[in-house]
Amino acid sequence: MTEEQLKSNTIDNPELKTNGAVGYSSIDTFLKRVKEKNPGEIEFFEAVKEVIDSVWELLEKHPRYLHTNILERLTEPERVIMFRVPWTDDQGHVHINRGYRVEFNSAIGPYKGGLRFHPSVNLDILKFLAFEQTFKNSLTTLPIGGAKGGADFDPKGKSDSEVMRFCQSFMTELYRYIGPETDIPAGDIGVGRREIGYLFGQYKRLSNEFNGVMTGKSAESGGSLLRPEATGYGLVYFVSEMLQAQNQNLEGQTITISGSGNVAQFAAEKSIHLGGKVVSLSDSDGAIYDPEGLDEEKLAFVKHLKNEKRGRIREYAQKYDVTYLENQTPWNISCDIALPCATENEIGEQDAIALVENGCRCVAEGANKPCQPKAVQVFLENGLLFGPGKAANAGGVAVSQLEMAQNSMHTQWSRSEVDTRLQEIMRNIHSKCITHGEAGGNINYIKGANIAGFIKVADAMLQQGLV
Ligand code: NDP
Ligand code: 2IT
Repeated sequence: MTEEQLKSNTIDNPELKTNGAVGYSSIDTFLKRVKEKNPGEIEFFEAVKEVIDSVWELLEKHPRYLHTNILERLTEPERVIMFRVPWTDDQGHVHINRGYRVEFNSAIGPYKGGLRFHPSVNLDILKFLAFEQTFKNSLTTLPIGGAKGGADFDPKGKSDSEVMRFCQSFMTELYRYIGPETDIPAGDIGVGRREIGYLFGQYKRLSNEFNGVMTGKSAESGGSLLRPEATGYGLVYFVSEMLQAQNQNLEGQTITISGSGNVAQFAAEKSIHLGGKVVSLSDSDGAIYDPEGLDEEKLAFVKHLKNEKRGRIREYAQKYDVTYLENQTPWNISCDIALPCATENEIGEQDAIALVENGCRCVAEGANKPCQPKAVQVFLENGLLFGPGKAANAGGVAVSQLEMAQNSMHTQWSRSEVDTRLQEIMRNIHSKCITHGEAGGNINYIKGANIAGFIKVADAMLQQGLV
């Protein structure tokens, strides 16, 4: 690059002061523009709004971000890939699903984020998740950009061979866009060990390479030890940090958890290890309430039920003779700590009020944005400790990056080595939230997480010029 070209790429070049940037003299004008550009994308808009609300004050203090129109650049995905996924069921019938990969931001590293297989998957949901992932990945301090993908395919009720054919067809299109230094998918809702195995197998066959293109692989196929546990364990490590900052700990605390998949299972496991009493789990049909609390044996039953038998959580209530709350969530159960670990928007304003009235003092998001904005407002107004997903559930993607590192070095670390690193990462994320979120003796973890995540990505974007 010539001296002149370099100069034209710097933040001081007045030509980079676009009309748009000058126009964003308030949050409202900017958000109006986001809404107009992304019609009907409610989840994406809410995710953008939360980040912009948190960082606006910082932008006003550092006009270089505004003058270079960093907000508009940050809210536009670098690339969106959308493709047809044809497959046949066991009866030979042809089905067509829609596949996606949203490669949102690569300023601080290759695109990284999970794949979700669920009938509710659409572009809005994936843009919201990929946008969130960009800041979450930044917070981990590791060099990974943000992405998300998936399909509106429902693995529920499908045979293993149907799931395999779907995964093979999905990867036959996706493989040309990903790579161990380009874009590294992993699991999310509906994509677990089985699906990752089939996806990785097809990638390997097409590319003729065994590499770290996917994370969440089983240990035999090159996966990191502790990756299955990482999101749930990391969540509980984060909660322990939040409690420790208030001179409290998990011992003897009553904990409600929603979901019964990957994140919920290991959040429950670590909570039990640290002396907490986990009294609920759920799935999309209902919740169980076990006032005695789960123990190792009951948790082993849940893991077998969900991961091998692929059954429903109501079977737990039948086996252990406890209450089954059909078509309900666990948010009316009295607790000290609530860990939503199922899906977005699962805690509304009324649920939040019920939690507060029943004595809950801490909510931390294992899922991505399970708490609606009005619910979050209720928590903050009532002085609850609130850990937002992009900080609290970052342990999963962090250990994914440790898997990438191990794959590129052709090695495998021990479980305790990975666990030590995970604990340190969660501690660091917590301190960053405090550094940027402390206000008048209270800690606003949302603000802290958003500002810390934003600064690294925005600065890297400025350094790399207008690309
Ligand atoms: P799983 O597919 O393993 O489990 C999902 C659980 O949530 C199941 O119990 C499922 O019930 C329930 N669920 C899903 N959709 C709904 C819905 N619409 N209404 C009610 N319940 C629902 O997924 P994960 O545990 O991996 O993911 C859970 C959450 O954690 C998601 O928000 C995901 O984005 C987030 N996350 C996951 C990470 C990971 O490493 N896996 C990392 C960080 C965040 P059912 O079986 O009935 O569908
Ligand atoms: O939401 C998330 O952080 C994940 N689903 C994990 C992503 C990853 O790349 O491990």
